[in-house]
Amino acid sequence: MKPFAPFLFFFLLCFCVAAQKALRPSDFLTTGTAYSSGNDCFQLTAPVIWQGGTVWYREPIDLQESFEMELKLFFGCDDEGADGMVFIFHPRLRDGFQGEGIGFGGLNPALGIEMDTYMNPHLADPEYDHLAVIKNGRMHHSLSISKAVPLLPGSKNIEDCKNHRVNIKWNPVNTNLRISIDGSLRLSTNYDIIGKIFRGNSRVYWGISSATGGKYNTHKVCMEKLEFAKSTVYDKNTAARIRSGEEYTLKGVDFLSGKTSLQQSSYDELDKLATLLKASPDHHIYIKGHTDDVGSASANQMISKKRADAVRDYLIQKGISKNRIKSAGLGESNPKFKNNSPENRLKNRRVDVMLIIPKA
Ligand SMILES: [Ca+2]
Ligand SMILES: [Ca+2]
Repeated sequence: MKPFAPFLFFFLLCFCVAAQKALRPSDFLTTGTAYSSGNDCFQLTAPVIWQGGTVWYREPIDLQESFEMELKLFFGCDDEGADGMVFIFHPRLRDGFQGEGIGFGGLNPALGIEMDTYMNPHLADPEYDHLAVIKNGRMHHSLSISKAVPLLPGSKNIEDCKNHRVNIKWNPVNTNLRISIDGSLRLSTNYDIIGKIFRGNSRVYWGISSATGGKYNTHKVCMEKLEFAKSTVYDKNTAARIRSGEEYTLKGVDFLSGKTSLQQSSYDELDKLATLLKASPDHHIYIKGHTDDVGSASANQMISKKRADAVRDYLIQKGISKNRIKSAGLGESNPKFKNNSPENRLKNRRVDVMLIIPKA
């Protein structure tokens, strides 16, 4: 296991709220033939016929949050061996099956990242060692979410007696799942995993399964890295509202009376906005600053423009191109509430945003 301190530093630097746990073997549940082999590594199968083992992380994760995982996988030393491994999301911790189902066959509802090393013609397996995103325990490639692609460039054999670094990234904002192997992007697919597979239930377990059949190999996995980025995305409804071009008041982006600088408590909301903009590269953003009715109208107009600019500058600093951002100050002309109490005045000192898709 790599130390998590550098990641903590990175997350503090970018003002995200990150959850990192140092992983221990006791955080995992092994089933079937799987067992902990020390140093955050697990053997899933021995090179013996009819083995089946899965290692599960005991805590459920929330697919509404982004995450990144890195695993070191060992597929054995026999090019003619079987059957490979599957990375799984499933609402329960449970045992898998042996053979060509690779511990995933029959698991429903479930999402699988299949890393298959044995060609089963009746499942429409390609002849090379392949990668595919599959669902609900269905192994036939006509039912896959993504087309099968070679695990390694040039369709090279992955049962090569070496460790391979598999990186899995999930971005719930644009529902993108990306899989890289040994630093090369092998597959990227957009799929509403929460809605289409888990019927809105975003809390699932993750695990890695393997199996052998009449043919076999040693299958091993080491947990290298697991990062959750909490609270960096809007919930789906908010994101949909903003994307539809509706005007939206940024929550928690408040200003002290007469002041124009951002407060630290606003960063979380603005980070979510930056994440959404990165996931929606065709959208431009229109930022409007507002004030309460304290002070002169002309001073308020200036203050409101500076508030909108503070949000604009923060987004630029987060990597959003300035060409995608327009900011304006509307002063006290557009109160959302009557300026008759301190609470209402605070609510009127606000920044609204609108996302638009520019005409071609
Ligand atoms: Ca092979
Ligand atoms: Ca197969």
